[in-house]
Amino acid sequence: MSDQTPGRVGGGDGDTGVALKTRSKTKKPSMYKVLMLNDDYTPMEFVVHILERIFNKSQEEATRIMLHVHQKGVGVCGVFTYEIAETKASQVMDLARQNQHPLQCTIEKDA
Ligand code: TYC
Repeated sequence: MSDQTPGRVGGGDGDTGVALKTRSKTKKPSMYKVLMLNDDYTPMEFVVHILERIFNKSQEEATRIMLHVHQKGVGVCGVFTYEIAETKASQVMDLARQNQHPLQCTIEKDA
C-alpha cells in the first residue's frame, strides 16, 4: 500500500469494511552533497584532518577522499540534509580560515 492509499479491513460484501484514515503524506528530505575543492596550497594532512574531524572518516577513508580531490579537482565528503550539510561546510571553511588555508567547500543538491 502506498503512503496515500486509504486502507480497508474486512471486505467481500462491501458492507463490513472499515475505511481507515488516509496516512498523512511523509516526504523524504532532500539530500545535499558536501563537496571539497582542490587548491595548490592547503596541506594534504590538513585536508585529511578535516575529513576525520568534521566527517567522521577513518584515516584510510579520509586519505582516499583527499587524494581523489587532489587528482580530480573535487570530491564528495558526505551527503546530508540541508542544515547538516550547510553546517559542516561552514565548519570546514572556518577551520581553513583560522589556519590560513584557502580550502573551499560547497554544498550541492543531490540528484
Ligand atoms: N592539492 C593540495 C596539495 O597538493 C592538497 C589538497 C587536497 C588541497 C584536497 C585541497 O581539497 C583539497 N597540497
